[in-house]
Amino acid sequence: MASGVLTGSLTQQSAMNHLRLTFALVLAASSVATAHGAPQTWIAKQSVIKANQKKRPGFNFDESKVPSYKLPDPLVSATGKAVTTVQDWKDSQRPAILKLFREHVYGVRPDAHYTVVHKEVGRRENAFGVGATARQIRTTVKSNDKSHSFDFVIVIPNSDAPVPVIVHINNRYLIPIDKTVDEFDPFWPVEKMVRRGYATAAFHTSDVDPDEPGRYADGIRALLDDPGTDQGTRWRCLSSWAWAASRVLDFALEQPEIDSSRTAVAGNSRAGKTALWAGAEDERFALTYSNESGCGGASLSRRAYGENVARITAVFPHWFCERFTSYSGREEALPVDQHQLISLLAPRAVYVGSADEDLWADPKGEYTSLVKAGPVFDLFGLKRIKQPEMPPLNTPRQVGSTGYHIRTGRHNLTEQDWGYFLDFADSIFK
Ligand code: GTR
Repeated sequence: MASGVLTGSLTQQSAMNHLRLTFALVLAASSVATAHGAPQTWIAKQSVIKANQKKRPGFNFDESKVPSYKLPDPLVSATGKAVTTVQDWKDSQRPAILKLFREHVYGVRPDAHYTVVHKEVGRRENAFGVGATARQIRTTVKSNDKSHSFDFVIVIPNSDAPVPVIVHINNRYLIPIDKTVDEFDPFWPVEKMVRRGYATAAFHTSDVDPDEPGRYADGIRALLDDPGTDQGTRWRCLSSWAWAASRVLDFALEQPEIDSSRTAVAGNSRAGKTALWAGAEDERFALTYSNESGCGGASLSRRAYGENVARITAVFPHWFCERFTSYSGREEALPVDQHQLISLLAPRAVYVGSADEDLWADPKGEYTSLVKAGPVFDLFGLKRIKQPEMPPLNTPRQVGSTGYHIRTGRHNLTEQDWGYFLDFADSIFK
């Protein structure tokens, strides 16, 4: 403000005016900062920080103790060359980053020969009073005379025109067809999606590959793995679940009612990590939604805030490739960080959700990762979130191909999260 200039030529009257003006400006500024008492950017509450510190001693929840770090630039090649064209990105940089994630984080998918058969095992017509059709499908994967099956439920609204589809990777349970139609579940609010014109399909991760370290023999990996390949880089659960999301998508795309250009993959927490990897591996997904995916998902590993590589690989040794464990306590040595995973989704759309009590998943790391993926969206000439400050609570931010929200409450996937996501999906698909 030019107050110094004003003060030099003040009469008494104008001094009063100046005082009034200054007072009004101060008031205006403070009302911008605290409109309705709400801050303009989210920061973790002290009480929540304390509660997290108490629950998980030995982990960092203090922003001032985040190590200083340097993120790999998604637009600089391994040899230090700047990537300046979409062609360069598609031909060399994207494949190179994808390879690093395969070999250091999620593992390499086996090159097995297999066949897939989808069989309808349940059907309900006229669901939700909008003429939606729900079907339970059994997917059987065969390889070398052995097979593994998992079920999913798909619900398609009645419509004159092809509809978009959301594949939900459900890390909690399979909701069988009757329950899907007759009971509301906020974790997968089918009726809400169907009424908004979306088809949706969901499977349970453990049906594909059991979510337990000792159950390798019972899952899809045992069926498809080649024992001759490198143990250190072999795929594990997260990658196998992402692979299954693609098999569900295969089926969805065979249905004439589904619009193949409007497809999304979504998941919460471990399934949010999986959704990001599914979107990276399978470019048929036009939109990826990762909710509270945290460490090994949307949040930056180098921040080591909340859950870190040492902890996640010790407690869930069956999720990431074995090599990822070697970065325990030395995140800065990783050849990639998670913003580059998000950058692999460009030029498609991506949505990230956080919760304010879920510091374990590092909301700030999730948001920053989305912003730092941005230069790749810029390369494609796309609009995207650039602001370094997070939005306030319960105030979704949507800019072009990227969207983000942080809502009040605990680690969970709620109807509120889905509502925000569907608003973003509408902006992308409609
Ligand atoms: C947490 C875990 C996270 C997250 C989550 C979940 O306890 O530390 O990485 O994946 O569980 O999947 O529910």
